[in-house]
Amino acid sequence: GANRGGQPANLNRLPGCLMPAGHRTRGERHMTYRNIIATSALALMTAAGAAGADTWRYAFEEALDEVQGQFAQKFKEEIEANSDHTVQLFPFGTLGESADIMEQAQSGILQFVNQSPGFTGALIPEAQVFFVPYLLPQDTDALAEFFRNSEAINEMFPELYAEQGLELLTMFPEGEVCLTTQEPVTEPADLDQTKVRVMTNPLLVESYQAFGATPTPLPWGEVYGALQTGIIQGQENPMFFIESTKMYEVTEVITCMGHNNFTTAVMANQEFYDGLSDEEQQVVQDAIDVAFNHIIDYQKGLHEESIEKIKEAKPSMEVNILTEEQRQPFIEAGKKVEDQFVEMTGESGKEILDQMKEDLAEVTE
Ligand code: 6CS
Repeated sequence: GANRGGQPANLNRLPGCLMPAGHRTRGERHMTYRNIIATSALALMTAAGAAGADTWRYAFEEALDEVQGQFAQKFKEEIEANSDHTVQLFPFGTLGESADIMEQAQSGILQFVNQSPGFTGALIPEAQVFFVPYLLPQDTDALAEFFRNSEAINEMFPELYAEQGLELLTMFPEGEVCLTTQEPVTEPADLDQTKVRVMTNPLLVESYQAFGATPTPLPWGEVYGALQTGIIQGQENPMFFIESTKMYEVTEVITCMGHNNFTTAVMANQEFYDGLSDEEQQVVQDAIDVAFNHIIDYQKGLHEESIEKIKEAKPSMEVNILTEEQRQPFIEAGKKVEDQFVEMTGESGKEILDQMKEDLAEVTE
């Protein structure tokens, strides 16, 4: 079947307007005298705050019709309705893997990037806090409330992203993470000898080790093929993504054990953002708020609808929601992972973890 993840050819579709990091940027080679005058005039106009209609480039890790794509489309719509600027969207595969788009955003080739903490762990170790098992609730209203008001999310994380040249604009949930495998999983022993693909995140590796599996970190583009060829036997993702990327074609069983909810983050290149006028920054913030609300609405019922679509496409697909009792050994195993997070990140990690717990208590009480 056709699937995004299994099409490495996508990676070659590098739009002509962009070149890989480290290469010459557009126009540098063919600068003519006329161009120089036009460019300087434009720069002056922009500096003077007049008619600076720019194209802002925004890359994300999913397709246009997936959650990150829905967010990006709403953001683009808002920016274009409220400013002279245009937003050019780059879905997964058009500019490379998640790690590539992050590099491009840090170097200023991209103005905006959506990268999930699952891939940000090496850059910002504290972002691994989102992989402490059973930390986040599955109640979607409580989660939305948490992301809107959390001090850890809205005040502490922006400082850590800023150290990497990134203006953190928002974090949002993408749904409960479930595991897909070839064989049923009801207890950690069932994961023995099972290679489970995880995002490239050290703490997520620790989690699956604690759960009894053999974790295998891979970029997203390699997952479908690796399942197909048996290099790995499982992977985890939110239900909408299991459906849209046809993970059910290459695995037989879905297991939901409530261990996590997928978190993602949208940021801007900091130099670019700092160079915007106050009004423009406000337009960006407002667009982010509108897109956030849109994405929370958009996801209502999405988990259940996705299960139905999967069952329609493949009636033999098993979907198991583990009972409270079955979850206990996974919860127990997960406690060690929280300690490992603190070991990995020290004082600043501990502060974020404690603040997150406080923020979460406020929305789950
Ligand atoms: O598993 C992954 O790598 C991907 N999962 C989701 C839900 N979004 C993007 C990410 O690359």
